[in-house]
This record gives sequence, C-alpha cells and structure tokens, in this order.
Amino acid sequence: MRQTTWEMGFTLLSRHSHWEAAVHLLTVSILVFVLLLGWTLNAYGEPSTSRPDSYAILQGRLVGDGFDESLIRSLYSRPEVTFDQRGLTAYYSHREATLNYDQFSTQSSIDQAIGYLGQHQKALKHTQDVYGVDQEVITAIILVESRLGTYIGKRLVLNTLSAMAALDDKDTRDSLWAFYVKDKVGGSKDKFDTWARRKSAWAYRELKAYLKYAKTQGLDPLSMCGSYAGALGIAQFIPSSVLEFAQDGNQDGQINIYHHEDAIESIANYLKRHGWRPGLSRDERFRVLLHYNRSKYYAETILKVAERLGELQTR
Ligand SMILES: [Ca+2]
Repeated sequence: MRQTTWEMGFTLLSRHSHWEAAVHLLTVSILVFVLLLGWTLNAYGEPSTSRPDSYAILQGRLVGDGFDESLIRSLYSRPEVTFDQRGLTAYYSHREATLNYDQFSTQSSIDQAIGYLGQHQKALKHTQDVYGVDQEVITAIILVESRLGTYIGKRLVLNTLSAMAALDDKDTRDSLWAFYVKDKVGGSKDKFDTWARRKSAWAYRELKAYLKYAKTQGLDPLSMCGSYAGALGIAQFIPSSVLEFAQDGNQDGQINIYHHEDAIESIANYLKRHGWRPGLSRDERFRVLLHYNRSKYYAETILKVAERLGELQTR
C-alpha cells in the first residue's frame, strides 16, 4: 500500500518519541519542499539543455531531402542526442573572438612539431612526393588546427550541426533568444536572427554532408567529436570539405580523418586542389593557404612555423 509523504510523517510520529519523530517530519518536509521547488523551476525556468524534440522539424527536412526515414528517426532518438542551447549561446557570443596564433611559434610548439615530423615521417614524405606539398607545411597546419591531433574538440559533431541547423525554425530561434542569448549576450534581436538564419542554412548543408560522409565510410554519426563550429578531425575540415577533399592515406579502405595518415594526405590534397605546387613563391603559398583559413594571421603563422621547421630539419 502506498503512503503519502505526510502519512509517512504521522506514522513516524506514532512509532517514535515525539522529539525524534518531529526531526523526521522536518526532514521529510524539507525534502518535499526541495522536490517541489525543483519541479517548479523545471516547469517555469530555463528549458533543459537536452531537448531532442527540438529536432522534429529537422528530421522531417532530412527525410524530405532523401535520407532514410527509419535511420534518421532511430539516430535522433538515441540518448547521446542533445540540443545544447548553452553551447549555441557561447558560440554566438564568441563568434568574433580571434585565436592567439603566437602560441604556435613558441619553442615548445616547434619542438613538438619536430617530434611529429619524425613520428610520421613515412606518411609525410610519401605525401610530399605524391602531392608536391611540403611536409613542414602539412605539419604546421596540423599543429595549428588540432595541436598535432591532441585537441580535436569534445562536442559530438551531430549535436553541434543539428542544433545550429534547428535555428531555421522561428520558435526554436525565439526560445534560444528568450532563455539564453537575450540576457547572457544581449545586443539586438535582429542581429541575432540574421546570424541564426545564416548559420542554420550553412549548418544544414554541412549536416547533410556529414551524414553522407558517415554513411559512405561506415562510421557512426554519434562517434565523432569536433569543434564548437562543427569542424572535425585532425585537420579540422568542415564536412563538405571532408566529402570533397579527404583521402584514405593509410589505404585501409576507409577515409577516417581522425587517423593521422588520412589527415596528412587530406590536407595535401586540399592544398594541391587549391593551387599548391612545388616552386611557388612565398606570396603564392600565402594565397593558397588563405583558402584553408581566410585569416592572414593564420596563413602567416603556417608559413612561419613551416620555415622554422625547415631550418631545423636541414641542420
Ligand atoms: Ca584510412
């Protein structure tokens, strides 16, 4: 038989001394108060960060664009799927932040890159011979993109791209604004809406590319982590670049950009396809690197690190 909390309290009163029972009753009352408070905040406070139901419209769009309905439904019903509103808010507020590239030219970073050149010599040399892209340039890119493969981001790529893509829906956008962005970031709603619409269109295209990549390579879409911006792997490619430029460097039959050999060859292929060839001037190399990242500071850092690695290699 079920007892209500209050009945349990009175039962205790009859079984124990009044004093002891009063303490028990007080404890039970506090517990009930805390539970009620929690329920109230949950019902009327901030929405939960885990709201896969926000993806209902998104799933419909994917199915409409030809993705298998049962695969999409089962994917989005898995417990790893979250709608991270705090993550989106942080991304919005940091979107104009710039990375300090000087950290990659320090002696410690250069030493680590030299170690990487030695450790992956076979793949780097082979790639340099086949693609005509200097191994020092590939290493410098891997250093800056993922600290030589040691920092590839902790967010599930599917969640990052899905959350951004879901901002296409006005209600989802308004909810994110009302509960998070308005107070935590501020600024104008119009500016936020413009950003959200542009970002959601981009993210939806990248999400489709990502699902296609996972499917063709037999990878679980919920097994890959990436940056808050949706870049993945050692080379931090966006999914559409993965589809177009990534290579199976270790020739194991799968393009896996979390494997060093595959990442090394993918970077070389990307640069070659954007005009890199042996004998380019420094200025021409600089311009090819701007295709990888539009920041001039980025391109300059890659060249500087690669030149330093070249000097140390020839000593
Ligand atoms: Ca491979």
